[in-house]
Parts: sequence; C-alpha cells; structure tokens
Amino acid sequence: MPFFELNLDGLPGPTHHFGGLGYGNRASKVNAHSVSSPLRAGLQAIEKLKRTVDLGVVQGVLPPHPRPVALANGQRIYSSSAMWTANAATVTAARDSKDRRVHFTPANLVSNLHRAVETPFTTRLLRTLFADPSFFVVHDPVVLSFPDEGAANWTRLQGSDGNGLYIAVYGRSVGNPTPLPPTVVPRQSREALEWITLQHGLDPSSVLMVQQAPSAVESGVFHNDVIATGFGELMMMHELAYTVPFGDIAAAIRNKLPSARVVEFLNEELSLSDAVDSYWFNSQWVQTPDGRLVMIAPDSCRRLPHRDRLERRILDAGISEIQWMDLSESLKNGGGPACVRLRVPLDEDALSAVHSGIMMNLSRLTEISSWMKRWYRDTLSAAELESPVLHQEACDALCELGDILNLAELFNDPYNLELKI
Ligand code: SUG
Repeated sequence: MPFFELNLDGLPGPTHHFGGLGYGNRASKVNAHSVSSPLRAGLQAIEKLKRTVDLGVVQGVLPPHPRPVALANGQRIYSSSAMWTANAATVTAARDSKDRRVHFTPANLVSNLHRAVETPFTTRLLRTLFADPSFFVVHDPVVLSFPDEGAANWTRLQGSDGNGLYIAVYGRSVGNPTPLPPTVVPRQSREALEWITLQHGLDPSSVLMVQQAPSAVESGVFHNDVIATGFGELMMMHELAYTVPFGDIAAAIRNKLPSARVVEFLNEELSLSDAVDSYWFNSQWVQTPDGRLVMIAPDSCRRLPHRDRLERRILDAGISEIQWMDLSESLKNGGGPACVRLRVPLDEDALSAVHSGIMMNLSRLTEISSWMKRWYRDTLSAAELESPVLHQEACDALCELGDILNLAELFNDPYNLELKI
C-alpha cells in the first residue's frame, strides 16, 4: 500500500506579531516589537501551500488558535505561535508501533508560557482531526516535569523495507543535567523522548537519542530542526550540532540503516552563526508523487557565502531540486519552512479517515486566502494588541474559518479563551 506523508501547515492568525518571546531564539529577540503584517504572514503561508499542492504533496492545514488567551493572573497571550506546527506534537508511523496505529503526543511546550497555552487546544484539535481509533491514538501530553517541544526534535528516516529509524534529539536530561550550556536552558528533555518512545509502542532500538552540543544551543539552536533535517535515506546536519562527533552519529545511523546517506556540513563552509541566521537546515524536504525529493529553502539562504557549494553538496546527495520561499514574517519569529509544518506519515486507508475539512487543493486555498484578505490587518503594532476591536475581529474571523474547515465546534466554545494557569 502506498505510504506517504501528510504535511500539516499551520496558518498564522490575525494577531501575528513580534513579541520577542521565543526563549533562546535569536530571530525572535532581534525583531522584538517591530511592526508585523498578519496579512503578509498569511499570504506567505498560502504561497507555500500552493507550492506544495502544485508539487503533488498531500497537504492539509491546522487553523490558528483562538487569541487572546486570558490567564488567571490577568495576563493576555496574543501570540500566533501555534503556526509553528512542527512543535504541535510528536507523530510516529503506524508501521513502527506495536499496535500498528499512528500515534500523536501533543507537545507540552512548558519552556515558554506563550507556547504552553497551545497544548489544550492542540490536543482537542488533533483528537477531532484524527478521531478514528482504528487508525489513530492522540495521547495526553508528557507530564510537565519533562519539557517537550514535539516533532521539531524528531527525524524519521526510512529504508526500502519501510521501517522507521528515529533520530530523537534532546538538550538536557532532567535526571542527569550535564553538559549544560552556561546561559541558555535547553528546551527539550531526554525523558520526554523516552516517555514518547514507550507511549507510542516503538521499539527502543529504532530510536537513536542524541544530545545537542551546549555551544549550539548557546548559538540559537533552540530546536534540532534549526541544525539538521532528514527524509527517507537522506539526512543533513551541521558538524557542531551534537555532543558526539559526526562520525559516531553517522556510523550509528548506518548500523541501523545501511543505505542511509548522512551529509555533514562543516563550520568552514557554513558557520553555526550563518546556519542559525539563514535557516538552511530548516528547509522543508518533500517527496513528489514521482519520487523526487524537493527542498523548499528560505530565501535568506541565497545570501550565504558558499551558497553554490552548499547547493552542490545537497544536490549530489540526492535532493532533486531546490525551490526558494519568502517566509519573512515567520522567520522574523524564528520559524522557517520546516517549522510551519507537521509531518504525519500515513497510508491511504488512514488518510481517508482524516477529517476532510482540513485537506487542501488550489480552490480551497483561494477560499482561505480571500478569507484572510477580508479579516487580516496589513500592519499590527504592539500597542494595538490590547484593542477590543482587534479581539472581536480575531474571534469573528476564526468562527468563519471554523465554518470553512468544518470545525465550527472548536471555535464556538468559550472554554478556549479562558485558561487557568
Ligand atoms: O518557539 N517563536 C517560536 C519559533 C518556533 C520555531 N519552530 C521550530 N523550530 N520548529 C519559538 O521560539 C516567537 C514568538 C514571539 O516572539 O512573539 C516564537 O514563539
């Protein structure tokens, strides 16, 4: 049976702005409090979706979450951060689990308050979209003692036998917290990866756990997808990403998956700092129906000092084509092409059980883009966030989107707007 990935892109919401809130996230700090454009953010997301739909990728969307969220202490959260759906959940393939179902664990995102408030809505959303228990399980999030940031720290490789090998990356172990970066607390815990391995019924020998190098975390690698990516038999990573040397990781991967090709980028050809600023590694790799692997890379990579050499290396390794994408509104908050999509490995039977309202084609994208043009502001400054007019606008806009995606019940529920934290 054909096996593929459903890509779920997060739609930026009407309150998209630059709050400077992303812990350890360089772009979010640099762009704090500059004026955002929710409309431009939305239309950039639509352009990317059109690109993947044109390529024949099986494509869906996850809607923005209701905002603002009012906390019990009176604080309001406006961030549109649910758009970075690579942090929504960890997802594993049915064929890798004991019970042959697709497993989801919503990320608890406890390292950032503005992100932790995403989890209850994400859990309800995933349980609505993936409701059929013969194909899917949506677990509770990992307990809050073990910080978890979702799929951004998991890479699934797969050889010709179809079995998955997961590269699962953590920044620290809660139980054995060494080595730690001096000034930044890494977001992902090892214990959460272990919890998910068990909860998803994976064979522990199919999960390779690797620790981020403290110096990489200090340089702004707050998620592993800022410094590595992979698909099928191909993986790329930066030489300074992990506590173990590249040779050891590559050998461990090839030990499990002999056909794997692991590409190492050296600091002299792409410095850690340029990697973080350009988001080269945060490119999204998608497979077309004829089996080609296309890399959707942020526009910012075109200015890299050794761009030709980087491109040649990745094309030689098995990428068929590189396409450039302007995602500047998301990138200014530290989210590139790979951050805004959640990969769900599926076969056709399971795909037919997914809530159809979120599946995209060109005409549905046109419908969503005209919805955005009706509701999203051209510019939004920090001062405007408190405006009750904006709150009403955001609420009405999402109710309408709920109708478009056939998810009305999720947006008409006042529970979403009051969180007791
Ligand atoms: O968690 N930015 C997000 C970016 C997440 C990117 N995701 C992946 N790498 N997978 C974060 O730091 C900034 C929001 C603000 O500053 O308003 C923010 O939350």
